[in-house]
Amino acid sequence: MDKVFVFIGGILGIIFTAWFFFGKKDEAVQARSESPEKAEVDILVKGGYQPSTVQIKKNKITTFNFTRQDENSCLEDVILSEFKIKRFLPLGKTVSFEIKPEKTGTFDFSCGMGMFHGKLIVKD
Ligand SMILES: [Cu+2]
Repeated sequence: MDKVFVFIGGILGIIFTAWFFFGKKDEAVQARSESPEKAEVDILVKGGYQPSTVQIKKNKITTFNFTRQDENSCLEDVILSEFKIKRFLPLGKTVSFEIKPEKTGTFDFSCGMGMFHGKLIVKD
């Protein structure tokens, strides 16, 4: 009987590990739609970007609100090279900017040194 529990526990452990490392990461968070033309998304900067994958719409003005709560100076700049955006993120303050993607695709955003990454998925 004990063996059965150990076995089930083992299986659950594997499932949890797989979910934690693979499932969670790929989940894109959709920007909140404020109106047909506008959307908004909040990103917490703490040990990386939360969420790290954001889905937005083409030709829709999307406001990004970045809030850095990580003292690591590595994260003090955020860069969206595709949109020619570089912003300094003061600790504990929310920095907002708008982008209007004109093409679909997957674009990267990262810290100033390119050590932490996030993804921006633009869909029709
Ligand atoms: Cu960095």
